[in-house]
Amino acid sequence: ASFNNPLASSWVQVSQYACQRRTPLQDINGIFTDAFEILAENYEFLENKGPCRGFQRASSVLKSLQFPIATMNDLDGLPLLGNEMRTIIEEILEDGKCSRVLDVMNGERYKSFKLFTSVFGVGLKTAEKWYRMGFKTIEEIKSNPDLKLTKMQKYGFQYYEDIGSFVSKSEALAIYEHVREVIWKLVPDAVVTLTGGFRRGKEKGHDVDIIITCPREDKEKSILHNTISILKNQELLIFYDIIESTFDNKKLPSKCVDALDHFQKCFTILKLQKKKEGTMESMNSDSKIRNWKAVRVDFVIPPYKQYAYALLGWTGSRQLERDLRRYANHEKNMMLDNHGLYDKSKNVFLEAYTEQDIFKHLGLEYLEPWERNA
Ligand code: TTP
Ligand code: MN
Ligand code: MN
Ligand code: MN
Repeated sequence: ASFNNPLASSWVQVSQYACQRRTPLQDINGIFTDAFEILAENYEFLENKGPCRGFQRASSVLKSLQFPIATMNDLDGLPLLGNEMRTIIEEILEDGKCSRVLDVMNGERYKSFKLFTSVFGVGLKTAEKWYRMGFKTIEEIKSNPDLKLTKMQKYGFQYYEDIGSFVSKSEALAIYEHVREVIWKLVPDAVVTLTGGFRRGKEKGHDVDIIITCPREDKEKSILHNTISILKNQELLIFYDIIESTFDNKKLPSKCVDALDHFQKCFTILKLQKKKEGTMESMNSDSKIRNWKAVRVDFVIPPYKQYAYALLGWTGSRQLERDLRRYANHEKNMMLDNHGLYDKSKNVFLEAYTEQDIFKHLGLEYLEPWERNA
């Protein structure tokens, strides 16, 4: 057994499920996990789900390790690392890089899909179409008058630089605190929580995720529309797309681990006011003439009885969410989604008012939000 790997000499097993591992933000095996994630992303672009999930799970296992992989022996006892993964790790250990990963990164399809899907509102379908049409750059698409863009994509191109530059934690907090003040003036006992990557402790993110509810039943229902109209009056709203709730309490939780939820939600682009000249973080030269930065903000409004499930679902990471659902399905005969947990053996929905309640129902040790960076 290796000197480096404290697991190799002990009986302690690393679980194949991310929800049975503590995964801090700090990834000391980034050189390997970055490689796996590029390969996973390439398979996602090829819509080849099997190998995509395989590389995502392998990456997630390495992210939970508290020691750097230094020799092949360090992999002893680790799950989900097949020969394909081991070959890549070995090559990176020897050369510091992997030719298969470099080939993928230099591939035209990967480069185009990576670029196009970085635009707000552009998914795999649209990326595929533009790739087939032979587009190579953002400028070519932006300046082509024949392309029919959705409203979302139009704003995505218009604010491409702002939205593509990361949101810092202080920027996320500024937006969160402003929104919370607006909501508390409408509904003083509203619960407003910053969720997504920032709740997991990330220092920067792609967007700001805010979850809103109220302990008084049905009082949450008017919050979104009223908040949006106030933000509009404050001239802070660049774009918004409200999705009304489609929740049906007669339906069981979704079987699909990637299913979207049915909460009322809103995808927006907000103006973040610049405080003082030159103090704004992550600003590019084009937007320095403005005194604001365009930031992507998501709102989700669950009823209070589903708040804990919604919070767990929107805190992520996506890999942790997939593994929680897979674990519930395969190990507990339960069905989990962002709305609730159904016990198929007892034919009951399990109530939860905190995330701790949900981990208990699943028989799992509690993971703090910052331990969910799987
Ligand atoms: P994201 O905001 O996409 O991801 P993130 O906050 O982890 O990282 P970043 O924004 O910095 O890239 O999603 C946050 C969580 O919300 C994620 O676990 C998936 C979940 N989610 C849903 O459950 N339902 C939805 O409809 C959407 C859009 C997201
Ligand atoms: Mn986010
Ligand atoms: Mn994101
Ligand atoms: Mn989001």
